[in-house]
Amino acid sequence: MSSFFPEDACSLVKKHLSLNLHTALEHLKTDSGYTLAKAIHSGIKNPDSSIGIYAGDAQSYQTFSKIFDPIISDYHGFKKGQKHASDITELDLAVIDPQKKYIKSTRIRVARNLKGFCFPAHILLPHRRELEKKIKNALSQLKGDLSGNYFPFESLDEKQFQQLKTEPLCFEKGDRFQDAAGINSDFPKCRGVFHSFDKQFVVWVNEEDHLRIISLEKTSDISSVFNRLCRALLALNRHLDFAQDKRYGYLTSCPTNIGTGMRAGVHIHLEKLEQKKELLYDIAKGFHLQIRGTFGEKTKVENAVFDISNCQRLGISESKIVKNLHAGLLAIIAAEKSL
Ligand code: CIR
Repeated sequence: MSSFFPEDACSLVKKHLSLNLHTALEHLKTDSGYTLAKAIHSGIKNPDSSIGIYAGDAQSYQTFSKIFDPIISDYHGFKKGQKHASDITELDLAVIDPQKKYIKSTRIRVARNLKGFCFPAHILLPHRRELEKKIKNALSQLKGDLSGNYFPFESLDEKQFQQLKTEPLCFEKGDRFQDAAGINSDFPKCRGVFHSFDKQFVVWVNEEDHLRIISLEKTSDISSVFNRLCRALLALNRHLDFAQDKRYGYLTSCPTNIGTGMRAGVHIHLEKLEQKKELLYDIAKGFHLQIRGTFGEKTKVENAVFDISNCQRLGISESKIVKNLHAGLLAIIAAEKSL
């Protein structure tokens, strides 16, 4: 697709969208009017995209399956005939590092979108408003340790905004990839953050997906973090119907997040392994874990604090992701201790 994508682009959409396929898909539209041109706009505008395509609604995955399917199979290693299955059964895993010598914090998030609404790249302001109202109502019914307050960005003053940012409970306007996809439209309208009173449960509203549901603790108690998330998902599901596909599980704006929509990870201090990065990367790979910089993707590792999280999101259950992370962290800490 060299005529559409910049020559230096090496995204998966460029790799899989042949001229013939483009011709076959360019006149199609989902019921809400999402087109191939809109879906690949981010990949065209940003030559350094790794994926380069966003879904504008749940139907995008069917209407444009001829381009989404090969990208999903390439990125997730998802085989023909394979089916995704969810499992959010609570776990009872031993606390890995009770002295907090290595693990500073644990965070698990899932992405969710609501059935019947366009995804953030394609939603119109009145629908985004309706969605915010619906989500706010569901959040207001959470009980016990999950209960808290919703902070709409439109009504926050600079001081309140800065306070949320320092925690870090907040999100900002999306990056240039999301911007080109249309995800930032009307920002900061209808966006906001909910957090529980103890700040261990957070929900981002109308970011890259309708909901980013997050459980976090400044401990290594992965079960506690996961179980809080499981309870929250069950409670929210009583009021909200999430967009799902029989084969692909939960559907998200970016095809990298479909399936569980889950990223489960820790911030971990590894002074010795920082000097032996190949060993760290080897162990992580064996447990399907990825290593990022201290403050996430495309950031540097500062003071030997690594961000380690799952690579797999599709074709694996939520509880299996958490068990893999637990086993991988035990192995990484054992290696750190042995050096
Ligand atoms: C890209 O193609 O590089 C961007 N659209 C981001 C892909 C990773 N997905 C994500 O952060 N949700």
